[in-house]
Amino acid sequence: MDRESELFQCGHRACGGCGPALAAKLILKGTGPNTIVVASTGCMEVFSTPYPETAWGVPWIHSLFENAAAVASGIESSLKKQGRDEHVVCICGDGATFDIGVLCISGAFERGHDITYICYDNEAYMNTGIQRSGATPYDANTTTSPAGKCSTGNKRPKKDMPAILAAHGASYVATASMAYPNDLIRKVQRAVNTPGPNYIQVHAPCCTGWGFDGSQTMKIGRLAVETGLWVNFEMIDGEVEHVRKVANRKPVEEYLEVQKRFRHLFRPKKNEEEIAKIQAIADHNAGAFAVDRN
Ligand SMILES: Cc1ncc(C[n+]2csc(CCOP(=O)(O)OP(=O)(O)O)c2C)c(N)n1
Ligand code: SF4
Repeated sequence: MDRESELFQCGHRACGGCGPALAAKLILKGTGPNTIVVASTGCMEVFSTPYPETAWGVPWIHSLFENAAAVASGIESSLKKQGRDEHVVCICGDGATFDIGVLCISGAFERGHDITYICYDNEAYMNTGIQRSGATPYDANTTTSPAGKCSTGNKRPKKDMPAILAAHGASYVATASMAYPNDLIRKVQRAVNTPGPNYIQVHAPCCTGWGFDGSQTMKIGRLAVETGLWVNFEMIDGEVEHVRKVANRKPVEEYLEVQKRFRHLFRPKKNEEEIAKIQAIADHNAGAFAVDRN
């Protein structure tokens, strides 16, 4: 595809090296042009649609922070009534998905609307200044889980949204990363061509909120997978399949030490105890999803 025919155009206002911006480009390669995008308020909406400009080459509709899945439900019902076949795709941040929008998502999935819901997971509320969400990883420093004398950052584990939506009976649930573009595109193609409500959660590093240079986005995305802190998998009718295997998993330190949100684990002195807890999360993931390639 040449630059002109990209469905998500360059020239938007994201930070250089923004993981969600790359995710948007890849997602639309997977959906194709016969698509209506429903967005919630968040970074992606703000950087891609400053009136009167838009980066979206497909029909795109704003919804409130909390109700993208309800708006998508209405669009899907109307299209069905009209005998039309556009893919209806929500693209929303983790705050919108894990926290404030979960009620509407649950309703849409329970009613069985033919929609694909994609969460770009940058692991905090970035648009409003890096507040923690239910997707923020353990020990990450955010403005509402500040690391300091009394705390080592976010104390809650990441909410398991794929399992929650699989439990709603979704036929297709997947995790992906913008650092593995072909895998992401293939999963989006599969989701939009699977009837009923489907969910994809895309790991999308945020250089500004996580504190790394924008040239390192792909590297950080890959390190998350290579350490086992992020697992790419598919769930078909609730059963985990097609896990991306990792040969010689890297220690989590390699992922943590290159991000300012974890800097407090290394300075003024290394916090071995907390790093060991994060290593245990990666080891648990590796065991639960059989990640290690022997
Ligand atoms: C009901 C409501 N509460 C709060 C806000 C303010 N708000 C706008 S975007 C946002 C954060 C979005 O976070 P997320 O969904 O993770 O997307 P990101 O900005 O990280 O891309 C918040 C809190 C709002 N628009 N509406
Ligand atoms: S703050 Fe993060 S998510 Fe928002 S535009 Fe910048 S890099 Fe992208």
